[in-house]
Amino acid sequence: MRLSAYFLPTLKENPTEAQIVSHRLMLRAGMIRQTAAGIYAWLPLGWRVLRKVEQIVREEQDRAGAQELLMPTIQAAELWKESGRYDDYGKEMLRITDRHDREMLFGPTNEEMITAIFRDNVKSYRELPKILYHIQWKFRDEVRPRFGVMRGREFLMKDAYSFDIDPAAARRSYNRMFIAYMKTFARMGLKAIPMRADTGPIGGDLSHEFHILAETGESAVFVHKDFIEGDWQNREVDYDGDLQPLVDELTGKYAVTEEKHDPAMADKLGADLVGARGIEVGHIFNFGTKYSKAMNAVVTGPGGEPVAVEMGSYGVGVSRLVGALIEAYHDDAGIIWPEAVAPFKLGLINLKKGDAGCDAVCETLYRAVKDDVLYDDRDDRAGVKFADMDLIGLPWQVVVGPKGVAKGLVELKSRQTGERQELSLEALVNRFGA
Ligand code: 5CA
Repeated sequence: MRLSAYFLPTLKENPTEAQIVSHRLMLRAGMIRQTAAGIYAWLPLGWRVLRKVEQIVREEQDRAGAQELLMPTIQAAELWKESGRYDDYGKEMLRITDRHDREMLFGPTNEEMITAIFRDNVKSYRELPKILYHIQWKFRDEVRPRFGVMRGREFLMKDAYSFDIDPAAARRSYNRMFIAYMKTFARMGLKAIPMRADTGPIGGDLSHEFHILAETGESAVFVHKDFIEGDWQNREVDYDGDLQPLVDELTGKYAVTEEKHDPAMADKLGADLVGARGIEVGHIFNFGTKYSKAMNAVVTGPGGEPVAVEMGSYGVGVSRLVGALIEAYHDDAGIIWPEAVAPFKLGLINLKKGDAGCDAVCETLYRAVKDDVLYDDRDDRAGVKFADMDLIGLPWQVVVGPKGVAKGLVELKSRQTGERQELSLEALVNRFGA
């Protein structure tokens, strides 16, 4: 992409409405614009990151055996009356009336809809297990939307739903999602800590939240210090094997959200207990037959008897993750994208547009790298170009100036470490070429 043609409205000043660094930087880097309280348009640069994050989530869901579908954003109120949640959900639910005076709503989550789809189409235990998911916009009329995409009213969520014949099988589905979450966040360069959590309006008693520790996090959390010091790499996992030992290992130490905190643990763990703040990027639930009983999602069991299916649901805050990533990866100059989610891998700065040598080198590199390069071909001062490039945080910057070109060299800078090295054009093409 050529910056001269790209829609990238960066801001020099800090927007006053933004209280936390990720919100500030997303506005300044031209990634999002607010269109109404807690509702954002994703501009081209932000949209690229959102899609990268979404794709990692999707790949890890698929790998864990979940199947993607797409349910609508607008739902009929009847479904929610069946489960009893139409009244329970209260003011957070955006209620809509259509032209025939039918009660509709903008979905805050999809347990009811997926349960109805399942019950109408699956009749036998032989078709189980099933894990179905979609990545779709949700609406929750939050009392206090804030911090940009972190707590929006409209936000993108991945929500998966599992259906099993008995509690042991449901636990296996839960474990699959648990591990898929660890892998998903690790691939993005994030250290997510699984914590025992409350279930709120979703229900059930087995539940974990996945938190990224950050001072700006909205949740108070209590974790064993080993979690903070330890490291989870993106390990190879056999999803058909027994995942329980690995889940046990990852939940073996104390880590809870405030609601689940036992004050007695402070004495027990002493200095090993750390009170911190976390950003909840995922939340998984096993709620047994809460919805299947209420909505009659019943299959015939091995002996021909009717069995209400065991269910769980599994959410990832896809749009929130973009904010969480910036909270984890930034400095005073701007964002520092991990490569896996960067909008472009390479930023190309032409220091002397119009200079035949610089233009030629830039064009060669631009064509070689193709979709993964943002080429600053604007007629601007070098200082402006450097500042914008640091602000938008592409992992690699290539600086092409007349002095280097005369020696057949260009400069490569790592956004993360600030390290610079001089390389030949050929070496760069080999390294970054598509
Ligand atoms: N049905 C279940 C699981 S699919 C559910 O809705 N869970 S949830 O309420 O915990 O939401 C799942 C994830 O969505 C959360 O972990 C969080 O990362 C994200 N999320 C929730 N509310 C918001 C919001 N207002 N803005 C941005 N992300 C949100």
